[in-house]
Amino acid sequence: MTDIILHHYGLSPFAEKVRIGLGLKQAAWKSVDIPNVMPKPDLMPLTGGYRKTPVMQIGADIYCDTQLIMLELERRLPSPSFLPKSREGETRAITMWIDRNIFSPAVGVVMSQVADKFGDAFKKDRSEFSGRTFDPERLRAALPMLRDQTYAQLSLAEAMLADGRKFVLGGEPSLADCALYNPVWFIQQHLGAAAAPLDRLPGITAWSERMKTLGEGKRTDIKATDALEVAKAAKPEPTSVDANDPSGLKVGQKLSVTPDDTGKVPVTGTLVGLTADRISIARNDPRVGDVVVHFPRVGFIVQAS
Ligand SMILES: N[C@@H](CCC(=O)N[C@@H](CS)C(=O)NCC(=O)O)C(=O)O
Repeated sequence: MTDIILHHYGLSPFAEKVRIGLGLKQAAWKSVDIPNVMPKPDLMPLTGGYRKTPVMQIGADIYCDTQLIMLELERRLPSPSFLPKSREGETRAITMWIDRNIFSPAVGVVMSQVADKFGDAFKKDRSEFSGRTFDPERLRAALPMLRDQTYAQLSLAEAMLADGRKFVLGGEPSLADCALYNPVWFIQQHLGAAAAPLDRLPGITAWSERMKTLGEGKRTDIKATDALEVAKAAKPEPTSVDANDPSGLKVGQKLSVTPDDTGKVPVTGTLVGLTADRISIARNDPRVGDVVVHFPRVGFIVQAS
């Protein structure tokens, strides 16, 4: 298989969801360190504008958003699996609940306590990214509410672990554990292993120790420019468009695909792949030649361009 290349930075919690998944699968992968703010000049030729972290590249195929990155990892590295047989829907639904409901207040708990450390470039970038002014004072005032919300959401995971199971869905770690590790790890990295609200969640704190032992697989650092060369030398994998898709989208149509929440930068291209889980568009950039950029369907707005 062509190498897995993850474009990410160390303190990105969504990247940690993928890194721990690579650990679970004991995968070998290449790592490209990217900036944590725009501009990201060596990432844009690959994604066509998608700016979030992380992005996975395999040859000339570019996977955006951890929802899809994790599905693609499971498809390419099926063993050990992180989608338990006949429980795929429920595993992915729990993952979606975690990504969309716990991440934001948990990041708020951290940011409200470290906001002063960030310079103007970061504040400006995150204001543009979220569509809301990054204001340390407002964040500090919101800390009690953010901590309450994080506690209330994490309590549901604590309840799942309360019967003594080792992982969220049972005896083995799954995609849901990788997702839950993202906000828990982020709080621990910045504020300490049992920082509030983890101090009231002993099941999750003990579970996080088990998760840590999964590691991150076998990582090799490469330069961003090497990753661009890899894309240029490769051909995208074949894809197909489901003619029965309810959207009625047709192969060859010109489209834009845009995240519905943050970092709402449209990526434009030609439709080459469509399933219930993913939409794939072909584009060309002088630095990488022909690439296909893949997005999940959930959380992405598709418009004819
Ligand atoms: N839904 C996205 C969320 C990704 C996300 O929000 N990542 C954060 C970092 S953890 C980000 O992109 N921050 C701005 C940046 O890195 O430029 C996913 O699952 O990949």
